[in-house]
Amino acid sequence: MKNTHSSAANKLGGFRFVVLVVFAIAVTTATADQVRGDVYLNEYRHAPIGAVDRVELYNACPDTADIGKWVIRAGNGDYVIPEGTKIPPNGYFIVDVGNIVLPIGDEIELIDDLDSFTGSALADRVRFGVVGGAPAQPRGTPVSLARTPDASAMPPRAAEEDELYWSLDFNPTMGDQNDVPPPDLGADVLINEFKIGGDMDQDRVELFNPLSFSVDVSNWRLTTAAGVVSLDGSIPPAGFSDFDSPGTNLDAVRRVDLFDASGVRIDQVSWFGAPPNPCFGRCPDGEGPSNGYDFFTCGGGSTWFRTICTLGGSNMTVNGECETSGVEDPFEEEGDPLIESRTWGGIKRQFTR
Ligand SMILES: [Ca+2]
Ligand SMILES: [Ca+2]
Ligand SMILES: [Ca+2]
Repeated sequence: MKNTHSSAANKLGGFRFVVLVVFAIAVTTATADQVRGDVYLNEYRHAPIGAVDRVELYNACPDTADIGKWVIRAGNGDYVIPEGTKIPPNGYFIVDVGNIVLPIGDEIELIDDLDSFTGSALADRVRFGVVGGAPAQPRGTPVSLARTPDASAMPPRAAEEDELYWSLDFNPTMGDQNDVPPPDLGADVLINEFKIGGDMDQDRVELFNPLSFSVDVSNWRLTTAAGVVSLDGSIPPAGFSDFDSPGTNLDAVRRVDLFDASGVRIDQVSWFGAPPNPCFGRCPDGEGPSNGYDFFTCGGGSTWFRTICTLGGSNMTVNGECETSGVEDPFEEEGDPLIESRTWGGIKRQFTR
């Protein structure tokens, strides 16, 4: 963040004075942490027309924030905010950053230009899709990735818990306060299994209802980086239902998120980093994390497996065993060329040919 002293320095013109003023600003910025961190990433959307990534920032400062020369960085490159760009106190600001965000997962960073002097340039960041806990924004839809609660309500500090502070908004608020409800991960109904249709077949997703009463899933949604599917019908008590999942492109996106009818995100699963298989499932049914973003963080090899497909029914045999027979353990063969890189660099390479 800059202040108005820099223009005063230019008028006086003395080189030594400029150096001193710049140094003074850097020191001031480094010590005033509450000032440095008060501009936030608040919402993100990829606009298909022109393939423009749009990022909403929020200035939580009581003063105007000069964000000229700040950088928004993602896997496909940097966008430098033009000099003279300012956000009014408690204001929202949309930046068109070009096509720099990778679709199935990425880290978007907001970098303060002056803080780069201090080595603590990162003002804010979000990790989504197969890179972090926040969900991937479905491209080609009018849906945004939004901070919840809005940065004006309670600026979150826990950078590692993206899954708790970000969700998808099916009616975006670009330029205004976010209104998307916070996630409630692991609440009752879960994504229990899915089948990757690929080119030949329909994607399918199985939900499990662990409750003792039927759950109406009308207007619930499944989302991926490729699309949104609205659900209909109900799931019987302690039962399973499977749903067609057209347009979600599971083969490419490697992650699914589940939303209830009020837009609360209640589960997420990913198989990024696992060898290919038609079906993946929880075992025992409904067990394992609801905050993972790749095969490992979803309980891969522990409660989350490549499975024999059992869509619409339990993932376990009548003996209570997991239906993984015939699917080799992905961790048995070290150096299996089918095992993909699960690193951020690996994802970047997939999209920067
Ligand atoms: Ca909304
Ligand atoms: Ca907003
Ligand atoms: Ca099943």
